[in-house]
Amino acid sequence: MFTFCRYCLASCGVEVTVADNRVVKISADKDNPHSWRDFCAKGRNAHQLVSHPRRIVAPMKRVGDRYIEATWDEAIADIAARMMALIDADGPDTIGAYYGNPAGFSSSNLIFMNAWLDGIGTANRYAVGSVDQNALHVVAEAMYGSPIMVPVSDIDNCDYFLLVGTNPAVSAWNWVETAPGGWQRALQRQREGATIVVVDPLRTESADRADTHLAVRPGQDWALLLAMVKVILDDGLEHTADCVDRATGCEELRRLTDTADLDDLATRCDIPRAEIERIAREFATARSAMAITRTGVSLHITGTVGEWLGHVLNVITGRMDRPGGRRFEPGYLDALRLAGLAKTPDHLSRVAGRPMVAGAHALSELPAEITTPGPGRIRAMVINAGNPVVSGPDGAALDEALAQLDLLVAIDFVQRESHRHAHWLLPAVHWLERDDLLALTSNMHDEPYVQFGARAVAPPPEAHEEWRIFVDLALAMRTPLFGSAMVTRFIAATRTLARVTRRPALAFQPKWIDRLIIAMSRKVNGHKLSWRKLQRHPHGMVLGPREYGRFDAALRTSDGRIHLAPDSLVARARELLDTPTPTAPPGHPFLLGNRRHRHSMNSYLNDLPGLHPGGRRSVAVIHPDDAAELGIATGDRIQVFSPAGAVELDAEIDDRPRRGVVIVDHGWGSRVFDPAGSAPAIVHGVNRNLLVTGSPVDPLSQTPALSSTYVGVRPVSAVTEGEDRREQTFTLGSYEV
Ligand SMILES: Nc1nc2c(c(=O)[nH]1)N[C@H]1C(S)=C(S)[C@@H](COP(=O)(O)OP(=O)(O)OC[C@H]3O[C@@H](n4cnc5c(=O)[nH]c(N)nc54)[C@H](O)[C@@H]3O)O[C@H]1N2
Ligand SMILES: Nc1nc2c(c(=O)[nH]1)N[C@H]1C(S)=C(S)[C@@H](COP(=O)(O)OP(=O)(O)OC[C@H]3O[C@@H](n4cnc5c(=O)[nH]c(N)nc54)[C@H](O)[C@@H]3O)O[C@H]1N2
Ligand code: SF4
Ligand SMILES: [Mo]
Repeated sequence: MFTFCRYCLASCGVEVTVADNRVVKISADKDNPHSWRDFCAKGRNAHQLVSHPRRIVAPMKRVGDRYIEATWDEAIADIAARMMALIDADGPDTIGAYYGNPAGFSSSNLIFMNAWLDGIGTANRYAVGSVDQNALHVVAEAMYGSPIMVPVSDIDNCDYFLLVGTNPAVSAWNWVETAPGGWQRALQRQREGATIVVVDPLRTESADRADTHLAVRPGQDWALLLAMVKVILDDGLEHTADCVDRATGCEELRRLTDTADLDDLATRCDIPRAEIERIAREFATARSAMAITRTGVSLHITGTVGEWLGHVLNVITGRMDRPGGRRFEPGYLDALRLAGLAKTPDHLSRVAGRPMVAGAHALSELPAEITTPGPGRIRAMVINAGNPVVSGPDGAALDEALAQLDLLVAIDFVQRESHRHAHWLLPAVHWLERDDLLALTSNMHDEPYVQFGARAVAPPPEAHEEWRIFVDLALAMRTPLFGSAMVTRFIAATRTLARVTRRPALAFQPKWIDRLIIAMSRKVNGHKLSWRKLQRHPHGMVLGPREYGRFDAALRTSDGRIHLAPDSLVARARELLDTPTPTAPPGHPFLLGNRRHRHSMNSYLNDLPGLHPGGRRSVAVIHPDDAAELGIATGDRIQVFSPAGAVELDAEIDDRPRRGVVIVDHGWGSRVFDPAGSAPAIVHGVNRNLLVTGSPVDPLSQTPALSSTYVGVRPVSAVTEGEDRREQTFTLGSYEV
């Protein structure tokens, strides 16, 4: 059977061979017209998570230090009763929820989680965005009027690629867009004469293939990009018509660049001024070009300004909505309009007093929201498809806070680090076991495309999709789903009808929504979709050629124009210009860099047997000159420490990182427990985010300095016994916001 992989947005088409409801083999679906070209070992081994020896296959309830299997009736009744008692005593905000990255790859999970949370009326919502793509949402809202107006890459027509803070050779061309085989296609363009510039403090696999690699100082992309904008405006290389007719704010932008000094900016990002001038002029004068900014830009407290200036570069050089630049893909569903209907609540967080970004509060605020007494304190929490102790800052503080909850419910396949203190472990359904129509991402594909993600095998009998868990809880708690008691009553009525008539198909299923979406979908290039057509095309359908000229009509700003210089971004840029470049605090001379592996998916595939043949561990990569000063050699056991924590791991001496940057891989060090038995936890590598403090954060995206935390490094032999790492506190000085 044919479906597509839902681990990452590359969305590779896969062929799944099944026998007796077991996956025998997963290979690339070469007949998928859009999306098989990034197919990797994570997809090939996806069934290993399905048959994980520690998979939770029934609800598990904590009893003392152990877990025992329970029925769903018991689980739902107990969770609902405890939550209702908490809400009665302290109000709706006593219930909190966090969702992680995989929740977005299900067509029903987040809709029903939010419907349930809306019904409860809690504002205590936390999401992966503050440690991932919030900067993009903030910028898209400010410039284009919608947080999900995301321009896609027109790779096959591009002559000049400026890739900032991304390593597509490893991560696939992959951040809130689906451009399958994007990196291979960029390399093909390079063979045809295109130029690739990679900006990264690390000489990555992508940088190895680039025409130019700029080893920027971490967290200082904003200075590099502002300098490029300045060169372009000063030299009069801007696309006049686009700056004047399609956009507002060019004059404000010019006033900002007038106050900036090129030599100062060059010093900040540590890239020679002449090199910046060369790249800026090449970018502006290339026949076609695109700037891409990704997690290497966003995971810093300067990230939103960096992200913004990447978009500014595209707009002022006329790259928006033109061949080889960044397009707007209308898709078959008007997701922007739908998203516009669901307004982010106007809520300030209780402890830090910050607004929500893209519908959620920042992960860094979660520990204090759980531990600080007073009305609105979180006492019960659901962790839905996430591992925030590993993926977010200061995991130790979050772990301690989670331990204090009256109720922690985890919905996942196995019990990982963040689920350590769970009172209930609820078994989830894997994408190989689930149907999905990812209609809300239809305008993130780099060509008009639709595919129904059919399930390959049936889930274990007691595993439930998340939507069903949230609906069951809503029914038990009498929660008005989507804020409407009618909806809850309707769903209850369909279930009664199904039971009475013994026709399970009469009970509400999210597929009804999918069918409605297809029925209401808009024509793409003259194609009108139908459910039957969709089912008859298991490899997916490309719905005609890429269109240009759809960007301006899609804009949701009040005046229908692109806002080049939103006040909040200009103000933050001025603040950064007025702040001296941060310098290392005493004893912590290194910046903690970041890396992903082709065979890891954030924190959750590292323990699977088919992956990581070369070794299942994380290392600290140190530049030879730094290592020589420290007296450290490859294979030495070292400690990397910060005021937040310390980790021990092996050193690897390599000249890939720039001097002063120590790379520790993201996503390792998450334990997989054995809730059904008493076997020791499985763990590989260390959690580098234990070194990252939850503050300061970027005031706009609320993202902490995940990739620019100051750390110290020493041989383990130099660590004094009994030393208290928490004594090494310092203020972050000019980094404080
Ligand atoms: N230092 C540093 N930190 C980072 C990053 C970085 O580059 N460096 N990257 C950031 C980014 S980009 C991201 S996206 C985040 C990821 O942050 P998270 O999403 O919080 O963490 P993941 O490691 O993706 O964990 C996902 C969990 O969901 C489970 N899961 C998978 N599929 C399903 C499903 O269908 N249903 C349910 N219920 N569970 C499922 C997995 O078993 C796993 O336990 O980490 C961020 N943190
Ligand atoms: N194999 C694999 N693929 C994945 C994932 C995975 O975990 N594994 N995760 C998926 C997810 S959730 C996401 S969000 C995407 C992310 O996709 P990308 O954003 O491309 O992620 P990375 O590969 O981590 O590349 C980020 C790069 O930024 C660099 N960097 C760090 N700090 C800075 C800085 O200050 N400036 C600049 N210019 N660069 C910097 C890092 O060295 C790194 O090479 O990948 C997706 N694809
Ligand atoms: S994990 Fe691998 S196979 Fe799956 S979508 Fe991403 S790149 Fe494709
Ligand atoms: Mo991500």
